[in-house]
Amino acid sequence: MHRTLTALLALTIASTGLTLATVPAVAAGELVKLRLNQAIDKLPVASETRRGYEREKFVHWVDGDGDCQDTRDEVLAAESLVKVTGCDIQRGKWRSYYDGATTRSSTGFDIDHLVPLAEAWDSGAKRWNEPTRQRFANDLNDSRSLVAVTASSNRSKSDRDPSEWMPALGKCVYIRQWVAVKIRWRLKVNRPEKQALRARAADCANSTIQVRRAVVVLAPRPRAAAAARVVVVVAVGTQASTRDSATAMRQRQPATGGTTEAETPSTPGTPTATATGSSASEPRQSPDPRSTITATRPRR
Ligand SMILES: [Ca+2]
Ligand SMILES: [Ca+2]
Repeated sequence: MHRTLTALLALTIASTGLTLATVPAVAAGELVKLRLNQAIDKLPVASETRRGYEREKFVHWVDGDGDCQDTRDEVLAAESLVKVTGCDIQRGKWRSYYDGATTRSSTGFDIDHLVPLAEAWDSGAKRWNEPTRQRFANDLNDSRSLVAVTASSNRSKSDRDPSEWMPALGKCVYIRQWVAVKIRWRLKVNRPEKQALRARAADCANSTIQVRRAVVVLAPRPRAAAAARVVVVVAVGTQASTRDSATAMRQRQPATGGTTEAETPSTPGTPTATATGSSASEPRQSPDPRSTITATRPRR
């Protein structure tokens, strides 16, 4: 439904000369409450591609509130088991729930993006505008988005999802946090990821996840808008001059000579491609789970 509305919106925008940048992609702030298994079932499935990813596209460790602590220091301060002070947090007490290690020096700890930047890119962030990517990379509004863990466990994890990597400890916490962050940022999952989440969740309590959705704004898509304009032109029967519209016109008009074979969409007798693979066989995500979540994270 959301995609259908988005497509209709794109057509409208194309015909009126506006750009998608002027239109918020989704409403913000819905509070989502779902039991773990239901939340996993509702995660939309899509194949993933890393094309175009650069870590620099996610500006991170900013000092969003100008209090001298950047995002890393903010998380260290929030998760320290003892009181800490200063701008550059070096001393405190932290426990890495991935492996149980504790430390009083922050130098051996990383702040992990629970859903890694690259995995987020693969699963939806590639369509976001830059401010949205920055807010994701510095998300202090949900304690599940960023966690202080040992650098060794963070680097072992790298950019992998739960089908590829799980922490040694805290597996159920990790699964719940992963699902919450995916919902919060309206990210999708690929098929192996959903299967892994279901399998892991079978060993966990099916308790309620509550999370508030973040504001997600998509980047303008000029090529999509241009394609939509072509569709509009064809629909009203205007002389088409682009390649796409010419192709559409060929399907409506008899060939007047010259080569036509290349224009034939399929060879007679050739079986029509059978829908296979993830997108065809995956269950459609109906009333999508983009319904709610605000995770007010009680920081420790
Ligand atoms: Ca700050
Ligand atoms: Ca994935």
